[in-house]
Amino acid sequence: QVLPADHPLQSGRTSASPLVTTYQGTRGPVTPIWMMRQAGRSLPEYRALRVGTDMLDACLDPAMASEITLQPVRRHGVDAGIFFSDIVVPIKLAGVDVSIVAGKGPVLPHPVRTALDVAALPELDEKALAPISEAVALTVAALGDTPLIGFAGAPFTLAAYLVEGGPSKDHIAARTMMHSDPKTWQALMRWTASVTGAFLRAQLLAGASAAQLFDSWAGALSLADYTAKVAPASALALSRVHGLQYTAPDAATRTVPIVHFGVGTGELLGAMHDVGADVMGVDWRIPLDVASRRLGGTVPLQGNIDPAFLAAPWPVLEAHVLDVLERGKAAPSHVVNLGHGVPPDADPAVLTRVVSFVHEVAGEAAAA
Ligand code: 1CP
Repeated sequence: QVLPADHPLQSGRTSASPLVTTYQGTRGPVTPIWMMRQAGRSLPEYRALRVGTDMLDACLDPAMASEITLQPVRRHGVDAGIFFSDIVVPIKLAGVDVSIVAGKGPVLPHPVRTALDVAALPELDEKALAPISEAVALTVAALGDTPLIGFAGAPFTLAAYLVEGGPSKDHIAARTMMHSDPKTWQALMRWTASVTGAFLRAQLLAGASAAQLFDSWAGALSLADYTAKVAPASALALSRVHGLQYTAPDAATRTVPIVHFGVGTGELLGAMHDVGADVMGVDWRIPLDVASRRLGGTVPLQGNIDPAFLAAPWPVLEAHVLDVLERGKAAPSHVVNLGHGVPPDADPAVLTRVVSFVHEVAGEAAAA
């Protein structure tokens, strides 16, 4: 399917941007940078706007979601916005009882544990995604030439919340269902793939220029379990967006770039790439040159400043950022990011300084 004519990739507004071209494997004069969780509690303007509004209500208020998405782009000069929402939003829009508890995360009062629970999961009526499409359209209009990244949770990470009923350390209830009741597990994976795929597709059709699939908790899985019991569902979710095409400035037909990210997933990099990702997001645990080798040196990478360095003295942080940039040269191309989200107590001034530093270093290297 071809993206609409006024889509930022199709109209040419973002198709030659540093983010999009770097995701497609080309190194340009600018090394792009954005940060996971760049919107949110680290920003005083976010905390001020959110006073009195529940997290999921904020996600479903198009004007508010759009404004929150734009805040870090204005403040830090990052090379992309990431749509302000949450991975559980499509579950909520399907009609499942879920809330986001401040300081904790998604909580489901009725965890999904049995075949009957799974059979009772409501289908997502795609009309329910209207507030998402509207928020994306507003955001993209305000972003101009800066691309918006759409995102969704991968089926396993969503299932980890659905089965556990909330955040957990080892996701043991979800992993137990996978082995003790494989049929129910498969049905749950199909349901999550369907709702999350629809959520991602809506964002791309409404104007997002790239997509990131978050399988944040897949690092809890063995490679064998990931490959057999999870990867097919992630591939199914991505199949909803794979065919979205546009005509690039060089007249080539291209597809929307897809990034796949997980935490502690160094052993799964190849398998996660194989579900249909163009770019692999890497956490802080493995250096980018090692990650690139594991992927055969052919896959663009995103990452992986250790968030723990953000509170270190600047010379320590600067040396770490330079190391990340250096190791990133092992990959065909590199978008700088953190190895996981911005910590809520991060100093926004430090984040801005990291963004300018990455832009400057790359600019100097290009001039040399
Ligand atoms: O700036 C951005 O990155 C955009 C906003 C964004 C994204 C991409 C939010 C807002 N959530 C997410 C994705 C998300 N949500 C993921 C994948 C990314 C990751 O690994 O961090 C996950 C695992 C969630 C689930 C979730 N939602 C958690 C984690 C809980 C756990 O298990 O440890 C939390 C704390 C939330 C709430 C949430 N989502 C977003 C914000 C700003 C907040 C905090 C809201 C609040 O405290 O009121």
